[in-house]
Amino acid sequence: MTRTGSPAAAPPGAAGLRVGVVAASWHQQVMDGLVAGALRSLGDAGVADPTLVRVPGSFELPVVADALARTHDAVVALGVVIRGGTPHFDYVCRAATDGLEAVARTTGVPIGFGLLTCDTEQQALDRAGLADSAEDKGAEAADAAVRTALVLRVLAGRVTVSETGRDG
Ligand code: DLZ
Repeated sequence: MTRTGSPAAAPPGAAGLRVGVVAASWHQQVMDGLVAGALRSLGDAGVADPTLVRVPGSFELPVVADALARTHDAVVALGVVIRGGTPHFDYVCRAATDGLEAVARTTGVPIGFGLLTCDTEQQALDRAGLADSAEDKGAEAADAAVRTALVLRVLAGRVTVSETGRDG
């Protein structure tokens, strides 16, 4: 299940990465799909024993992503916020998005952004990596975190580009 324009296959060279996954708990069916997709993607990339932790809601993703970033090479943040009848949606989405971006930049650890911000539950289900879904945003977020961690490894001089198996 790939989206038009998304990167192709999982990159090699991720076996030694320590990856943490933080997942919110609202909207269980969607979250089950996002978590499964992220773990599947990490397994396909060769990441061993990712750390999976749950938080109550998406608002709590940044603080725990920050804690994971202290001990991991990459973090995947997963959540879904569905628009309701009040401005609450906007506040939770902004806090989670801005918070995760701040964690990535202050720690230097990539955060895979797997936060769905949807108008309807059906939009979220369509993106959750479930059997009937068109897209798999949990897998995409995990793949992005892994790829970015590998780029940072190269920039830090710990491995060469050829060891990542990619030339760009
Ligand atoms: C309160 C709330 C609401 C209304 N909706 C969602 C949602 O759609 N998705 C989500 O992940 N969390 C939601 N929350 C919970 C907040 O993220 C947060 O957990 C609470 O405000 C407590 O801090």
